[in-house]
Amino acid sequence: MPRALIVIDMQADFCPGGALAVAGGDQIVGPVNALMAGFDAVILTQDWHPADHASFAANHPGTEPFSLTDMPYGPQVLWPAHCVIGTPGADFHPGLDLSRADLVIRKGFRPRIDSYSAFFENDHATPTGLAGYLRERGLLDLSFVGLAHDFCVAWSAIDAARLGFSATVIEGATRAIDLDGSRDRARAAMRAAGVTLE
Ligand code: VGL
Ligand code: ZN
Repeated sequence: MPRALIVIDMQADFCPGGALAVAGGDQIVGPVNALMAGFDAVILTQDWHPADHASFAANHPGTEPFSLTDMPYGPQVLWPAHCVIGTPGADFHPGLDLSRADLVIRKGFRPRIDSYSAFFENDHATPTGLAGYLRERGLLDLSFVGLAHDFCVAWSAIDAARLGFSATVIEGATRAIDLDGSRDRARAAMRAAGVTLE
């Protein structure tokens, strides 16, 4: 079965020095590049937010980054402004090998709704189109790497499993934000959804 490597959000803002830096995020660039050769296709996701995005604490006066708010689609963490469209922070890490990327899929560009998963907006209903792309190419065996383990990687892998793809997370090529135990919760949720952690 053809296999795709889905590289989640390997962007400057999620690496040390970035606006929403994940500890050790830059350490996985080499391992991610090395994995690419073993797959039939490589897909990159790119977090891509307008400056007025509803997931930014700065757009909710009186709130602090990393606090929780309620959105029409459920609870939402408020983040520092990050991956703003067209800014250097939204660029891929300069060390990431882009030569193997067949597709770059952007997510989070709708101002009123966040998008952690590569497959659906955070309402779990609005598709990004990625599932159709993968199915049309027969890419049904998916491995996930990148940032952040406990948010965009986990939500993507869980959605993939629910959609009927074979889904594996290569944990050594991920790093977690780990907000109030979110890493352990993400691991349990992935296992419950049938995602293989390796
Ligand atoms: C992510 C928080 C906000 C991620 C993206 O890539 O895990 N986390 N936007
Ligand atoms: Zn984001």
